[in-house]
Amino acid sequence: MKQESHVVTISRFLIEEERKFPDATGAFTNLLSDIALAAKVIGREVNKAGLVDIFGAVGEENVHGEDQQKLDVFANQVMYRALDHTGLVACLASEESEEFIRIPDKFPAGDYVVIYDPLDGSSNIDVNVSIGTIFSIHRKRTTGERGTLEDCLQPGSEQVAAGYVLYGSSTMLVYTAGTGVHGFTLDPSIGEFILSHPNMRMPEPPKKVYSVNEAYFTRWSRGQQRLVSHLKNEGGFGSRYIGSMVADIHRTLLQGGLFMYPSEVAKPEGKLRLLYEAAPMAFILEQAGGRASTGTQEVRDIVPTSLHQRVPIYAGSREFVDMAEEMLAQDA
Ligand code: P6P
Repeated sequence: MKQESHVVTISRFLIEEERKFPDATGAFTNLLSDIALAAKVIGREVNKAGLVDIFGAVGEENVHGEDQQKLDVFANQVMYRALDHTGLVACLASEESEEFIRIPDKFPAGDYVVIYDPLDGSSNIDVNVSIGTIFSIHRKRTTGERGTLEDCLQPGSEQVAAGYVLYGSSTMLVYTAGTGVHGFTLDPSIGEFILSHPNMRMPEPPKKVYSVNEAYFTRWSRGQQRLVSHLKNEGGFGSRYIGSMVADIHRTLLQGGLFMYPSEVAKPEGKLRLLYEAAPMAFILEQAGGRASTGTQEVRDIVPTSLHQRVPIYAGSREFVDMAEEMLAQDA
C-alpha cells in the first residue's frame, strides 16, 4: 500500500517546536497560527485581485507619501484584526500606520510586539508580480500592562521571531524563531500551510547573482558603483531584480546571492525600512547561514530611533556581504 507521505501542517510543526521548550505557554504557537490565518486571508484576495475591483489605488497616500493600494489597506486590516483581540499582543506597529498601534482596552493584552509590513512590494500588484507580508516579533520590555512605542524600538538582535509570506506562484510562509528557518507551502485544496522547506540553509557555494536597481547607478557612492561594476565584470555575477523585497530575498535565501538596496548620495538612509523589512529579513538570513549589513554594521545591531526609519542593506550569502563591506570600505 502506498505510504501516505508524512504531512506536517504548520500547526503540528509549531506544537512540536513548542514541546522543545518546557516553559512555553503556547502563546507563541497561537500567535504564529494567527499570523498564518491572516496570510491565508490576504493570499486569497491577492490571488483573485484581477477578478474583483480590488486592484488599483484608493486615491490616498500612506505615511510615506506612497499611493495606497486597495490591497495594502485590506492586508493591513486583516493583520490587525487577526491579532488585536487575541490577548497575545502588547502592541503592534505597521508600515501603514504613522504611530504604533495600541490594543483596545476592551481586549486583554499579552507579551508580544508584532511589527509588520502587511503588503510589501504593492507597487507590483497591478502587474501580477509576487508580493509579500513581512513580520517581526519582539517581547514587551516595559513594565506596564500594555506595550508602548519603546517596546517597538528594539534592535533586530532582540527579535524572538521573524518571517514573511510570499504570494507568488504558490503562497509560502517562511519564519525563524531562532532555531533555524522553516518554510511552509499553502495547499489551497485543504487550506493548510504544509512544511515544505524544513531547516532552510543558504547554499554553499552560493549562486553568483547580485540584485539591485541599477537605474540608480549615478546616485550611488563611488564605492557602490565600483562594487557593482566589479560584480558584473571581473566577478562574473549574473543579475536578478524583481523589485519586490520578499521575492528578491526569498530567491537569495534559496539560491544564494547578494541583495542590495544601497544608500544614495542624496539619500544616505536608503529606502528600505529597518523595523519591518531589513531587521526581520536579517534574522531569517542569519539563521540560514547568511548575513545582512548596512554596508558598515550588522543590520540587527542598529538601535531604532523611529518606527519608519530606513537603512541601506546588503543581504545574502555571507561571503558576498563580506566582499561588499570590504569594497565599500576602500572608498569610504
Ligand atoms: P525600487 C517595494 O516598493 C519595496 O519597498 C521593496 O519591496 C523593494 O525591494 C523596493 O521597494 C524596490 O524599490 O526603488 O527598486 O522600485
